[in-house]
Amino acid sequence: MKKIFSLALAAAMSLSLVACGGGGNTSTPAASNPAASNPAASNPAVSTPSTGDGTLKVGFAQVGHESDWRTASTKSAQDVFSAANGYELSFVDCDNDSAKQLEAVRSFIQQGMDYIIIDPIVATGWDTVLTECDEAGIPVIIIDRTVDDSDKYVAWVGSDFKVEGLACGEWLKAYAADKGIGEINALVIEGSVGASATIGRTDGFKEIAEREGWTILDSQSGDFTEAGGQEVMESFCQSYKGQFNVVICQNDNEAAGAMTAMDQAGITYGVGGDVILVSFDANKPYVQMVCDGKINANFECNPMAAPTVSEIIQALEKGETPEKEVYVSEHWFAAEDNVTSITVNGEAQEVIHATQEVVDGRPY
Ligand code: GYE
Repeated sequence: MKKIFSLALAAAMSLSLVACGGGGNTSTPAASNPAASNPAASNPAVSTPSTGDGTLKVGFAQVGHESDWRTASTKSAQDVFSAANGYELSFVDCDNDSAKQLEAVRSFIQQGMDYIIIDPIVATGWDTVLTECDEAGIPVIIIDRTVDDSDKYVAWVGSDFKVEGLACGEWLKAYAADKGIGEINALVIEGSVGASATIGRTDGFKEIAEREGWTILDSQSGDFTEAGGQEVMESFCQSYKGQFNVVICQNDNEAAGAMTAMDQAGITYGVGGDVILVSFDANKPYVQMVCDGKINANFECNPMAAPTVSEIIQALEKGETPEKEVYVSEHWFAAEDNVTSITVNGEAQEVIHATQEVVDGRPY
């Protein structure tokens, strides 16, 4: 069962005609601007535990600290699972190390946590430890990335990464058609190997690329970091100079690294550049870069799972059964307004023209 949480209500912003530096023409504003507001993000105060007499002990095994997205996710959890909200949070930064993450979960079991939250670094290798949590009677809530080899968790809250990849492909198709670009020669900087976010974004984009007959010249992991993105792009610039017209970065930090590498190689990107640059995550500074025309399009991944996780915990405290899968809302942003809508999996989806007012309204 899917439940889409629509957090988007900023109708007042919808008629913005304010454009940024390089962001194309401004003649047709997006019909609405759902991205400008995220109540869950701006109001981390959540209801306090309604049953029981004590604080709820929550252990959170976080992926690491590799990206701006991750920083926003960690902050959201720390804001929501605060003492003021009736929680005692044990936070472990697993530094992108799967062994460390399994160890963290086992130590949460030993400490007798009331709830365990996991953002799984990789999608597989989970059934044994989740069985241990189950046997200890500790409900597990998965956030963000998925666990693909076990269903021994109470709920998952996150994004549909394949839809993000498909949206990227559909936008590129429409954009290229509008600009009269007949041939796509793409380079992909993937996220961390084995992460469901990487797998979904890669599969989604590849599906459209294959359907459209595009060439993916190369696809390498930049590990979701700026340094990784720069390193991969430096090698791409050497190997494929003059051969590519699209660079897809699977997160914003990789896009920052790729921009540095392209600057150094004398390759221009963004609106009016040699290369169409696309990113995922859409953290606020990078939506600003879309607005400024440096990134052509950015596909949001919403890092604010924690308020929903708290609602799930409160439901469990009341003896209710929460939804097993909860999808957070996401939006697509573009520097120009030539593509205002795309169809993904048969569903029409808005592409938001990233005006300055859109950027200013972003919660993270
Ligand atoms: O895109 C990236 C982060 O799992 C969706 O992890 C997340 C990804 C996000 O490092 O920036």
